[in-house]
Amino acid sequence: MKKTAFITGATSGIGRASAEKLAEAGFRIIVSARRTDKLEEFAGSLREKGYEVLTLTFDVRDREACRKAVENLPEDWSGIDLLVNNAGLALGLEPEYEGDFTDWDTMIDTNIKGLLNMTRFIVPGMVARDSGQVINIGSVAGDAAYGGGNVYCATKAAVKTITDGLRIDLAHTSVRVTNIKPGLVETDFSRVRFHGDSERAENVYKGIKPLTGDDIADVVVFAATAPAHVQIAEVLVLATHQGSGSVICRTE
Ligand code: NDP
Ligand code: 8X3
Repeated sequence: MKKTAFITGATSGIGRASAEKLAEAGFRIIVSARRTDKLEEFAGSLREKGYEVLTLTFDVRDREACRKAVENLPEDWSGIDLLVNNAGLALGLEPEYEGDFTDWDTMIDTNIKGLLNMTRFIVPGMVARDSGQVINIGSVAGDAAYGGGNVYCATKAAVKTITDGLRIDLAHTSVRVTNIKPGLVETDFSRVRFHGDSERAENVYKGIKPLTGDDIADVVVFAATAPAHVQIAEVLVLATHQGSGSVICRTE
């Protein structure tokens, strides 16, 4: 029987790449996000390759929608072996004293509360089966604040603490908990951060070879396929010319 992975934020970037690589690694895949058209197009491309895929459109900020998505899974998809809490975003790069309240609420509700919603609804099943894994996508941004990062960095610091807390609370079980912390990854992340300003987004990756979604997906698969007694607790993945969240050496 194949293992089942549930990936949030699978219409783009790291989530999409992780879903594809997990399918290649032998998982059945539940992919979720808000944009149905993108989700269905992605699922179709995976099915053409012979992979088993289920799509679920919902917003991780909507707690009842998360509950229904998990509770209404078809019987043969309901035993989730791997949850990849990937859905997330940054909005804005303003100094904290000029930040946008709506952007702050969206980041906190998505990156922290959305991740907690999914964890709360899926992990009890793992505990009951004494088997499973949660992989949270944190960030180097959670290690230390950088200019303009303020609230986004705080959400990823929260992901680090929430992941550590879950690992401690599950240490008496066989459920594993992982925090993968990428640095600069070229995805839709910066386009979303700058509210659709593609030129500003492209500048983020100028002069440095950034990571790709596939690079992070490889780490997701490594953690997910490690032997059962091996818990990859935390991984920081940076581009070679990135020293930290705020040290980026643009050499190209
Ligand atoms: P993308 O913008 O490419 O992908 C983000 C994904 O999250 C999309 O599939 C989007 O789908 C989904 N999403 C956003 N908000 C919600 C929501 N409220 N409910 C459900 N799904 C949602 O960015 P990345 O792939 O780069 O980001 C993925 C994760 O990686 C995020 O948590 C991000 O913070 C983190 N990260 C990214 C880094 C980078 O440099 N790119 C570095 C470190 C961490 P849809 O719009 O269809 O809902
Ligand atoms: C995304 C990486 O450094 O742009 O979490 O915040 S960074």
